[in-house]
Amino acid sequence: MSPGRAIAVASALVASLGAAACDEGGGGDDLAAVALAGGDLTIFDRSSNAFRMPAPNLSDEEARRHLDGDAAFEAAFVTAPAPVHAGLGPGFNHFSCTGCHPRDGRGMAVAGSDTLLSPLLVRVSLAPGAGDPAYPGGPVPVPGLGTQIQDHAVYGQAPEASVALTWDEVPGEYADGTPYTLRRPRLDIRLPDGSPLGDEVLTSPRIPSPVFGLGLLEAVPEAALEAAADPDDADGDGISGRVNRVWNPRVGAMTVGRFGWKANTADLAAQTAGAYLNDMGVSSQYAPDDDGSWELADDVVADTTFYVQTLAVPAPHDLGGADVARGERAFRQMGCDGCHTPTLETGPHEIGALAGQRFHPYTDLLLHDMGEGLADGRPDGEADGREWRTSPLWGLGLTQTVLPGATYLHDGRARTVSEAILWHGGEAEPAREAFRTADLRTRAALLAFLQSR
Ligand code: HEC
Ligand code: HEC
Ligand SMILES: [Ca+2]
Ligand SMILES: [Ca+2]
Ligand SMILES: [Ca+2]
Repeated sequence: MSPGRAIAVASALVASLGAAACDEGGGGDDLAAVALAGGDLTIFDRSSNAFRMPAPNLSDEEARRHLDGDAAFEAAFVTAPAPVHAGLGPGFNHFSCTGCHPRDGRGMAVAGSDTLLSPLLVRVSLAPGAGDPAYPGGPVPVPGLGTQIQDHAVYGQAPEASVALTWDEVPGEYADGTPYTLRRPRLDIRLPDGSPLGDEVLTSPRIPSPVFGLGLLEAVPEAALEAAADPDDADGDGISGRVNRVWNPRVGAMTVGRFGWKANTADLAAQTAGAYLNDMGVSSQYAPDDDGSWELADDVVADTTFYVQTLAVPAPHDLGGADVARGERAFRQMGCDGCHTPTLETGPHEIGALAGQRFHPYTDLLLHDMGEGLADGRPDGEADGREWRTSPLWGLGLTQTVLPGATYLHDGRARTVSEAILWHGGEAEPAREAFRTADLRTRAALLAFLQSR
C-alpha cells in the first residue's frame, strides 16, 4: 500500500468510527486511537506481508533509504573474497538477517547444524565472578565459545559446537478440569570432539524476535522507562519492573537496554552491528573482529539499522467485536496490563517520523521475574536468570499468518497463545492464575482480543 493510500484508509477508518485519531482527553483510548497501533506508522494490512511494510509517514528520501536497508536485510552473505556481501563467518548462525527474521517476523524453535530454517540461537556464558567480564556486569565469555554458539561454519572450518533440541512434556489443568500439555526445551550441546558442554556453562536458547515497529520502541525516552519502573514494588501491586543496563558500543557507556528477550541490547544500531558480527560473522566498525579490523562499510550497517527503525505496525482488526471488547476487559481485570502496557509515547528522535507518536505496543520494555518455569539461569546485563523483558503484543494475531508454525515466548516453547500465558509465573503468577481459573467463555474472549492485535 502506498503511503498516501494508507493515510486515506486510516482517515476513512477514523471517520467511520466517528472519533478523533488522537485521544488527547487523557481518559481511556477510543477505538479509532487504538486502531492506530503504530501512530502515524500504522498500516492496514493483515496479510503475511503485514510486518514488512515501510512506515507510511517517511519522506521520499527516507523511503528510498528504507529500500536500501531492505536490500541489505535480505542480502545473503558469502565467504570472502567475493564481489558483494563478503565476510560470512568463519563461524555463523545464518547467512542473512531475513533468514532468521522471515518476512520480518519471528523465527522458529528449531536447531541443528543441518538447518537454516530461521533457527534459534544459544547464548552462553560463565557464572559472574568466574572470569573477566567483557564489560561491567556483562556476560562472562566461555573460553573457545564466547557468549554465543555459532553452530555453522564456512567451508573448511568446524562449527564451534552442535546444538540439538528436544522437548519434555509438562501436563497441567485449567480450574474447570480441562487438561493441557506444555513443553519445555532440552538442549544437547556437543563440542566438535563429541563431548557435552561442561555443567559450568550457562545457556539461554532464544528464537529470533519480530522486528517491525522497533523504531517506536527505540524512541521512547529513557526517562519514561525509568519512571515506569518500580524495582522495589513501592506501589505494592506485586509487579516490580526494572530497566536493564547494558554496554552501548557507539556511545561507549552503559545505557538502558531495550532490545532482545532480556532487553540485553541498548539500541537498534548496536543490535544490528551485533547481529552482523555474532549471527553472521560479518564485522563492522562498532562490532569489529578481534584484531580491531572490520569487513562491512558503516553505511550498510546504518541502512540496515534504518530499515528496522522504519518498519510499520499493522492495525488491529475486529475492534468492534463483542468478544474482543470483553477480552480487552479481561486483559485489564486479570492484570495483564501491569506489564503489557497498552500505550506508550515517543519523544524526539533523529528520524522525524518516529518523534511525538502515541502508539500501542502492549509492553513496558521492563524486566520482570517470570518465575522458575521460564528461568534460563543466565544473567545478561543487569537482568538475572529469572527476568525477561515484557514482550510487545502488537501483531500477535498475525504471528502464524506471517510464518505458519511459528511459536511463542523467548525459546519458542509455547505452541499457542494459551500456552504462552500458562507459562507465566513469578510476578505474573496472579495474572496466569486469573486466566487458568477463568471460565471457558472468558478465556476465549481474552484470546479473541489477543488475536485481534
Ligand atoms: C541466527 C539468527 C539471526 C540472524 C542471522 C539475525 N538475527 Fe536478529 N535476532 C535473532 C535472535 C535470536 C534475537 C533475540 C536476541 C536475544 O534475545 O538476545 C534477535 C533480535 C533482533 C532484534 C531485536 C528485536 C527486539 O524486539 O528486541 C533486531 C532489531 C534484530 N534481531 C535485527 C537483526 C538484523 C538487522 C540482522 C542482520 C544484520 C539480524 N537480526 C540477524 C536471531 C537472528
Ligand atoms: C509480570 C509481568 C507480566 C504480566 C502480568 C503478564 N505478562 Fe505476558 N509476558 C511477560 C514477559 C516478561 C513475557 C516474555 C516471557 C518469555 O518470553 O519468556 C511475556 C510474554 C507474553 C506472551 C508471548 C508473546 C510472544 O511474543 O511470544 C503473551 C501472549 C503474553 N505474555 C500474554 C499475557 C497475558 C494475556 C497476560 C495476562 C493474563 C500476561 N501476559 C501477563 C510479562 C507479563
Ligand atoms: Ca567475517
Ligand atoms: Ca562463539
Ligand atoms: Ca509495582
